[in-house]
Amino acid sequence: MEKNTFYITTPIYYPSAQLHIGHALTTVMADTMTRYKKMQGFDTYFLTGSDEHGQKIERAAKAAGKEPIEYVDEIVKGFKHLWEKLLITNDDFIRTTEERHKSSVQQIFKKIYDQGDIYCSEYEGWYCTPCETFFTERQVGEEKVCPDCGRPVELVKEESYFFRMSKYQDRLLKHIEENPDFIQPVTRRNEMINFIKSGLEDLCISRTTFDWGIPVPINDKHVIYVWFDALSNYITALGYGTDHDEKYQKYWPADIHLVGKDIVRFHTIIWPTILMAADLPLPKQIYGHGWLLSDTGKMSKSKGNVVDPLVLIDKYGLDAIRYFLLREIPAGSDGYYSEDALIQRVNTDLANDYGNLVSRTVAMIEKYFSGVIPAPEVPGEHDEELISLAKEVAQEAKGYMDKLDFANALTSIWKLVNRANKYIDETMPWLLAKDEAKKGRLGTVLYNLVEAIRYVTLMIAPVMPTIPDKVWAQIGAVAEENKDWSDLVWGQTKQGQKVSKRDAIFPRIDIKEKQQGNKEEKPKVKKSKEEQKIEPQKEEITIEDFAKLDLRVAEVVACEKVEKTDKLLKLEVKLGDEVRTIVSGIAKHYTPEELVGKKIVMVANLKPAKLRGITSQGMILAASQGDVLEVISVDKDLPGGSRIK
Ligand code: ME8
Repeated sequence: MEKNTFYITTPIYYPSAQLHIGHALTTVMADTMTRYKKMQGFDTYFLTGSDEHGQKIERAAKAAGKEPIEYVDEIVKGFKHLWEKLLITNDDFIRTTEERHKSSVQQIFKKIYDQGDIYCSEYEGWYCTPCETFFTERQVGEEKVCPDCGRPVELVKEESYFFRMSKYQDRLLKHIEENPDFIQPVTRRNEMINFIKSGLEDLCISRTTFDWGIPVPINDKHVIYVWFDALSNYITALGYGTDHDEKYQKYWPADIHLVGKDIVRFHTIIWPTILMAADLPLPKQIYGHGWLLSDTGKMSKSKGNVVDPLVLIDKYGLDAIRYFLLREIPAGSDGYYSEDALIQRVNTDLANDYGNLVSRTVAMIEKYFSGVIPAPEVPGEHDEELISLAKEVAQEAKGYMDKLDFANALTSIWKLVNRANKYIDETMPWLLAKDEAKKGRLGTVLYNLVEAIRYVTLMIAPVMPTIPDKVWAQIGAVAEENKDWSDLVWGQTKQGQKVSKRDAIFPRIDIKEKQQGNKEEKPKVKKSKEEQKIEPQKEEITIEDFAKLDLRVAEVVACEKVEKTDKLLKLEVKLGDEVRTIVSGIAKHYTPEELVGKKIVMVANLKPAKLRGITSQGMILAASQGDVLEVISVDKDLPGGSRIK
């Protein structure tokens, strides 16, 4: 019988400094995969933790004037806090300084020693402390620098225990060749095959020149090499080597060790050969994802080009950060981070495409059907295209998710978001609403939109964990009934379900304002001059002056009162494919319902301004005299975005 368990791990990160968004990428990937598998009924186990021993940590603690344990305790608190903020659902957090880990590592060492694959000899060679890696003369070259990170290496000459790694070269190669999924993606697999073919040497697995580590069980002058110690976490955390090894029995071998490409070699060569020597099963897959780059190269602590995920979460919310990381970094390749790119993703994909699809649909159901989802009784043009795409996307996205290809899974899901938005343009519900005879068709269109929203929302749940509940509340769906990909059968939304409009799920971000550190701009609205008589003409302007104004037809797709004010309305208007937010002081003259569906006139190139915390991206035109005010609108069927000259 196929095992229904799923065990995934992240690297255990070094607590030499706080984590950056590169680390968050790995952990968010693992969390998304866990949530996805859980949604399919798997019994999942998700492990992360901290790699606390070694010379690098010992030196960092010394530089900070602290004892190593005091130093790492503080930093590890920060790791755990970050994972909570990102809603990471790890089942355990292993620290290599915990007793449960240390005793188990000593057992693994002893087992391999007793079996004859560990011996004592003298090591003479080069060591890179930041990478905690030994290198040969040839590898460090004339400059004596680390071939991985480029920093200077140190000459080490000491008595050491060695692991007979070379003995397992052929067996490892055979395993990799016979199990094409063992190393993924395939480019990493090829790199590792070549590396192994160039010859494996025995591995030095103890150090004597510092003591921040786990003592070698047979000789306490030595501490165990930090990678031997660290890699073992994947089984020590499950209770391997203790009387309580139920988790080990249940979940090992791991389904996926998810790591960055920098440490694929340790996971696909050192770790499997240790397991072979200890006569234990090998993990099913090691997946090496690409790096997050900034404009100065790989984001890393040592380069000082890191971005603090906590700052981003506070500014943009955890769902947006998770979405960005998974959407922007192509599977297996490197990807770029910039704050502009992040804001762009939020505004385009999340606020405009998805958020507006939800708010427009809900607003129309409120307006035309008093908030009650109608029955889909009158099929029509474009329905089939939308429905068959929804089904196709559900399959396609699942295929990508299974391969940890989140960027393509999200791209696929957004095909449906965009198709649904296009369906609104094609079916034009606001015109159907004008003709009582077309009410049945209007109901069907809105029903189909709710279904498309339900499909998308269920599929993005593993990526953006707080969004589904917000959307279910708006479309009146039951969260419990929308938890499994295989529930995605078209037509599950019940007729009569009540919608309820709430705040925008993803408000648009004002790029300039965010980058100036969130400085509040003063609202730039003129006071209404209700008491005034006909105003005198303003000074003459030229045609060029007039041409600076970008006036457009804008279709109001959603509208609501701004909380705690009696003057302001917040409108969502459509200009071609773009949807903008406008705050306007017309609440005394119009109800939101009166405006939705209207085609109004707006100044599109007015500098955005913030009103009551909402960024207004344009101004609508209205004529007024005394207490009377009328919003200027067009009657003909001109699409939103049409220019007014
Ligand atoms: O290597 N882009 O810990 P570490 C993408 N303790 N991922 C990145 C990244 C970037 N710019 N920077 C870091 C260690 N990462 C060892 C692991 S496991 C038994 C021991 C992620 O703190 C990526 O997953 O240096 C990378 O492999 C890991 O952080 C390295 O974390």
